[in-house]
Amino acid sequence: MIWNPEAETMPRSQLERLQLERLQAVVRYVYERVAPYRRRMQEAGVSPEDVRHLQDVVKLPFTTKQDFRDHYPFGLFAVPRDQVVRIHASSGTTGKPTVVGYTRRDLQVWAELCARCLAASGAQPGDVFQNAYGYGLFTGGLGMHAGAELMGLVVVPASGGNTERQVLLLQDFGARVLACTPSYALTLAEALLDRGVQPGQLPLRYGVLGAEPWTDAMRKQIEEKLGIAAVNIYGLSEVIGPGVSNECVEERNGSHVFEDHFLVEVVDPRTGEPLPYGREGELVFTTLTKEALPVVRYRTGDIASLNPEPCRCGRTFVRMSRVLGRTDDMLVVRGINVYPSQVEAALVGIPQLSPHYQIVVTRERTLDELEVRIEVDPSFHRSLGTAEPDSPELASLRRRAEQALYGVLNLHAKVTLAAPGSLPRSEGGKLRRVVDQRKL
Ligand code: DLL
Repeated sequence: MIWNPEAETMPRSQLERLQLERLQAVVRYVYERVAPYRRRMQEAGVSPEDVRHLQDVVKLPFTTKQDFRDHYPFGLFAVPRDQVVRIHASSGTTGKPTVVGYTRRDLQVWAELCARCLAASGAQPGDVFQNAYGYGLFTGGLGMHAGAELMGLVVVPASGGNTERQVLLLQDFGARVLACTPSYALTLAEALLDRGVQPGQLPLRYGVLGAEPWTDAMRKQIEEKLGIAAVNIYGLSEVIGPGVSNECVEERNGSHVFEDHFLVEVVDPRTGEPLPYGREGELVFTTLTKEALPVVRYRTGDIASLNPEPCRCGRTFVRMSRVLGRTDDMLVVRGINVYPSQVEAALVGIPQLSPHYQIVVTRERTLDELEVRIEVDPSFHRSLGTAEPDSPELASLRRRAEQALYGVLNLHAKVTLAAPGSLPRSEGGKLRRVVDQRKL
């Protein structure tokens, strides 16, 4: 179902008029209220009056993660402290967390956007909804919680982790909709299979999965093992949290960006130049309605492309592709750019392999080595009996995997086959798959 048909199916011409009005308002708003924005715009020689058309957004300076660090914790807020009713934070891999704030109205908008996501993913009012995103400073848990309550779902606020209990709740409370990271969805799927629960045996039908990169191959695994439709949800704290874009369950082919609240661009990550529809580049968002922490041209670091073609679901919003990588998790191995998603895409299609892998980069003197550790599929493993690691079956599987990787990466990677269950699993949150030992 479409939660807000008036907004989500608005004709493009009307949407663009609304976006321009809101863009002009937000640029004036940050210029008047947030000193770092005013300063940056003055340095660039642009003023709010220069935004006459939507395309003029490219005249405005970018905002980056570094701006959040420089003005930690509250320096980018646009309202007095007593109007902020909620704080969230996302922990980066380095340094201090990124802090974000919401006014009462921001929370209402956010709940509406998360309700749109749940509806797009297949949820219907009255459904039992197990929310296994972490509650707390992370935006996933509380964001989806508010959207689900607004929609009238029966919310089971499970939070992340404690797989035993998640399984019990899924079985006894009978959730039809589950929200968690895709890697945790796989953990839950395996835990259910271990207990003899077959896909489709539970009332569970839809997964609202995101907060970390995943691939269509992984989607297939999750859908088969849980007997559900697995739908991609995307968002980031700096922009609002979950609720920036979501796939429709009908197509599951690109996430509709809620363009009445966010203006989206794709730019060349090196030059910052805008790129046309269809080209891969860095996603950049401008919030159009936020009060406490508006952002103008925030550079996400996420690599994706935009598709403006009409969608069967009726939504008129553009669709963003899956996030293909991050500008900062791109590994450069012997001068070649490698994204973890490419590794996954190359390997997960081989049926004797499982979706559990880890990428390890080392450096012997000056030469980078790329190693991909991947678990063999449990039933294939059983069929091998007591095969040695150098048995012909395993050696040929390893060769096949190495060839598949070479085909995608143009780089020789060493494949190490691991026993089922031996590599790290998601214990409820985002899973780190890359170990770059060159920096250690
Ligand atoms: O992960 C918000 C969220 C919560 C999204 C629940 C979806 C569901 P952060 O912790 O600030 O916010 O992390 C944001 O996670 O820039 C992407 O790199 C990555 N990310 C989020 N969703 C996806 C996705 C939340 N569907 C960062 N696919 C973003 C790939 C994603 N990467």
